[in-house]
Amino acid sequence: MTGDRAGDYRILHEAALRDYLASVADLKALLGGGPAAWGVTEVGDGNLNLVFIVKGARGGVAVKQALPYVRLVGESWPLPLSRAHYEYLALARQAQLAPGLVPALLHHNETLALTVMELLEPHIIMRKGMVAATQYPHFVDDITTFMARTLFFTSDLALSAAEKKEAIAAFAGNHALCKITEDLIFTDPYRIAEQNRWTAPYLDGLAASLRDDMELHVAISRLKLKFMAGPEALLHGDLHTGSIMVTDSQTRVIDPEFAFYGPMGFDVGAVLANLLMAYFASAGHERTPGERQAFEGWVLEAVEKVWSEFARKFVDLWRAGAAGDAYPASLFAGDKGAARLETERQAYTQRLFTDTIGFAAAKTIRRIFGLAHNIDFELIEDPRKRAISEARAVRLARAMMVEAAAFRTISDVTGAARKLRDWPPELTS
Ligand code: SR1
Ligand code: MG
Repeated sequence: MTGDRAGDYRILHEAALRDYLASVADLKALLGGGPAAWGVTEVGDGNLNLVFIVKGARGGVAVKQALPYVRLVGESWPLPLSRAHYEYLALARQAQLAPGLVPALLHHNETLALTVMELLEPHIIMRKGMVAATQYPHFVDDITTFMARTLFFTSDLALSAAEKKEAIAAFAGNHALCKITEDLIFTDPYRIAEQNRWTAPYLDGLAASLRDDMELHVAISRLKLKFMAGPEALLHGDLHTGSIMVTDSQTRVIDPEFAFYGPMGFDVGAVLANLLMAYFASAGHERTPGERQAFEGWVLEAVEKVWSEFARKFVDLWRAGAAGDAYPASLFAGDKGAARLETERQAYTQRLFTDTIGFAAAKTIRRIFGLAHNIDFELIEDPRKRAISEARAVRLARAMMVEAAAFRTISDVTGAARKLRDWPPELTS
C-alpha cells in the first residue's frame, strides 16, 4: 500500500492513469510493453466509482478509483473517499478467510483512493449472466464458502472480545456508506423521498400502500435497528449479484466498499433476495417456456441450497473449533454440555434464518421503489410486464418481513415464490 500527501487526490482519467501505472514498477512489468500501447477502458457500471481495465503486451489489471461523489447522482451528492480504504481492508481480510474467492490485490494508493486488482477474465457480472438465463453450477458452493468463512471467522464465535472490538473499530469510520444503506434500504422506500422511483403508473397504488402500511413500517424499522446496532461480523455490505463475478467454474466476490461490522443475515439475505428477484424477473424476459422452466427451477434450487449449505458450513466451522469468547467451552463440558450446545447451535441458526429472510425482503423492496434498481427488472422493456414481475416479488417480500414467523424453513420461502409464479397482481391501470 502506498499513500501520497493528503490533499493530492485527483481523478485519474486515461492519460493520467497510464502515467500513474507506469510509475509503479511492479505494475509496469506486469502489464509489459510500452505504456503508450496499453489499452485503457473505463468499464464502471456501478453506482459509485470509476473502474478501468488496462491491458498491456504481457498482462492486464483492473483499477478501481473512488470518486468524491456518488457517480449515479453526481457532484451534488458528496461521498468520502475513505470508502476505498475500507474496501481495501475488507478485500485483504476476505482474501485471508476465503482464499481464491476474491480478486487478488496488486496495489493500493490511499490518497488517490485507488486499488489495482487482478483482472478477472473471462468472468462476467453474475447479474448480467442471470438476465441471459445462465445457470452457474459452482455458485452455491463458492458463495456459501465465502459467507460461512468470512462471517464465522470475524464473529465472537471465533474471535476474542478484544480482537472483535478492535475489528469493529477498524471499520467504524465507514459510516457514510452505512448511512446510504440506512436511508436507501431501510427508510426511503416507505416514505415520500425525492429519489424514489418505481414502474409508474402500474405500481403507484402499491407504492402508496407501502407508505401507509404500519406493520411493514414496524418490521423495516426493527431490521434497520438490527443493521445499526448488531455488529455480529464483518459484512461485505452489498452482496448482490452485481458484486459477484462468475464463469462456469469460478466465483469471485468484488466491491466490498460497504464493509462494516453488522448483522450476518444482511449478507446472506442480499444473496437470497437477488436470486429471488431473478426468479420473478424471469417471467418478463423473452424466454421459451422450456428456458423459463429450466432457469427458474435452477434459481429456486439455488435459493434453497444457498441457505442450507451456508448454515451447514457455518455450523461445521463452529463445531470444528470455536476459539472465540462467546459460548465458553468451560460452560459446555462433557456429553451434557455438548448436547446442549448442539441444540443451541440450531437455535442460533434459526434466529439467523429469520434475520436473513427479513433482510432479503428489505433488499427486494428497495430495488423496486428506491433510488437504485437492478437490470433483472429494468431490462424488461414492457413496463406492464415489469410491474407484474415486481409486484409478485413485493408480495413475497412483504410476507417475509411482516409474517416472518410463517417462514420456518427455506422451503417455505421457495414454496411461496412458486405459488406467486403466475399470480395476477392488481395494477394501478
Ligand atoms: C447511492 S448508492 C446506491 C446503491 O449502490 C450500491 O450498489 C449500493 O447497493 C447502494 O445502496
Ligand atoms: Mg458495488
